[in-house]
Amino acid sequence: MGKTHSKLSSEVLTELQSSTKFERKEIQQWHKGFLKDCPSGELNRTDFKGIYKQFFPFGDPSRFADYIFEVFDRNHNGTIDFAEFLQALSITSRGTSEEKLKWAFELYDINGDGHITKDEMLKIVDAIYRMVGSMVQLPEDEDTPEKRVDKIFHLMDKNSDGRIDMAEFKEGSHRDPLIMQALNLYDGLI
Ligand SMILES: [Ca+2]
Ligand SMILES: [Ca+2]
Ligand SMILES: [Ca+2]
Repeated sequence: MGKTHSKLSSEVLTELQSSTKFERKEIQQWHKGFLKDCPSGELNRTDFKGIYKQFFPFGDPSRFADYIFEVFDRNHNGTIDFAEFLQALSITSRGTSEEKLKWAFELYDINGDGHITKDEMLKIVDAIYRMVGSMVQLPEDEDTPEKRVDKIFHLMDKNSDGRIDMAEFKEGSHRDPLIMQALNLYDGLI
């Protein structure tokens, strides 16, 4: 994108239009807003955590923001540029349920090997619990991250090999509205 970030070129607009579910006008509006919050055109980890902190002033969202950052930062260069931001926004707000599930799977599958281990899920669930803090009243059988993860694995890990693959995740999430709730959590955020 070069040094000038103030306006999107026609080529970039066309490219973003084809890679997201947004119209040109919407892309331009988002771009304006993005530059307002982030004049350099690249969102770093600290900025990103700051945004989450605004939404969750009573909890500690920094760990969760860290994991979300990894999914946004597709090329893993340590910053989120506008294209990466828009792509994530497109999936979380207008994606099909299939696309949203894939996105959530990537979040949970921290090392990206195609399987969610108990340890990986525990890290994400723990980060969510820290973030929402006391804002949410949880039922007794999932009032700790460990209990919640055990419950999810009991439901989703059909072949009991201690990890959840994409097919198990997809199937399980249709039956567990709580997993979809976790997805809706990101919907509300961005
Ligand atoms: Ca990046
Ligand atoms: Ca993994
Ligand atoms: Ca399994």
